[in-house]
Amino acid sequence: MELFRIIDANLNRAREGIRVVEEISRFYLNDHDIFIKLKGLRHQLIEGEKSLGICAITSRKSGSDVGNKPHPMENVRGDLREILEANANRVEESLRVLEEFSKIQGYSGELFKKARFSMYELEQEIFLKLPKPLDYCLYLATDDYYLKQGNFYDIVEQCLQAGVTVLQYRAKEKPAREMLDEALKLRKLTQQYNIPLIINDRLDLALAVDADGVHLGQDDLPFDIAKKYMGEKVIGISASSYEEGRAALLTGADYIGVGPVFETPTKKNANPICGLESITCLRKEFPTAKVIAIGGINLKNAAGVLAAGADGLAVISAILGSSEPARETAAFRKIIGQSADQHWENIK
Ligand code: 3NM
Repeated sequence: MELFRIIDANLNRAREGIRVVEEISRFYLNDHDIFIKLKGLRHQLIEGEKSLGICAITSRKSGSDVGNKPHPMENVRGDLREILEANANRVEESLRVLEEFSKIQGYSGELFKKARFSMYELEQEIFLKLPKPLDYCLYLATDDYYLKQGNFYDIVEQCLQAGVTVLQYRAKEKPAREMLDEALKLRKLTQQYNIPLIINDRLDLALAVDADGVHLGQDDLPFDIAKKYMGEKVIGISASSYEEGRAALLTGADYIGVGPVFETPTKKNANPICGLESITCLRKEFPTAKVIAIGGINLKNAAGVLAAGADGLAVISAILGSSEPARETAAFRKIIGQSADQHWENIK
């Protein structure tokens, strides 16, 4: 009877996992072929159960299962790729269990083995079709002052090589034509290094240079209008408080830039300092939202900003104003790496 309980639990686990993956292929990817293959896999499970000649459900005792407490990480899913990975793993593991234990029942387990290999392939096929999530950990923004420097593009290139993960073109005081030229140069560079380019404030410019996203301030065009033109591309919104951050996330922003968290030497008309508390509150309320801190971030305070709950550091002067921007970039990445290690230690 305990054998049937194992089989029942794993048939359920596999079925549920396939169904989750099926929904991604059906409603997100609109991929009929993959959807049909997954549906077929679910039907194979029914065949597998029949081959065992048992009715597994009669041995179910879910209430007294000693392992029915979910792992804390089950409540955290950052994006579709994570949902896919978690559920495909669940299916593959269950199929392996079914294969092994059905041997005791005198059945070869061949059907479950074949299903497991089909799942490996489908997982990869779907994974490659899902958009790659952006890594916001080190978000470098530009500024008019630094754009004027003769070797500006060389410096940016060195920073991209050294570990910047997102570049934002931000210029305030110049004609659109000049901005277009500058943004196009950065588009070329970011494409070369496969780094996403986000355009600050200007939806028209973001579209004109085929940027990966646009970043909107509270007084810029509203999210809904930007969404109409940007489609699946990234839309970030500035927030200077917990309330603005919350509203932006609920509107659908892909990420929020919260700041200034500290005094900033760069932005002349910056809002009052909002500190790290708003970031911690937003992190608590939206565990998977992308919350990026901005304003006065440097190597000394970076670890504290990350510990407060930020996913990424948006930086201007600490990198572009440094005498060695690439070294500064690498030093930021080192701190980010250490903070990530600490975060996983804390979860364990
Ligand atoms: N936005 P630095 S603070 C562009 O609070 C910008 O929304 C801010 O530059 C905001 O890293 C800021 O040199 C300037 O302080 C960030």
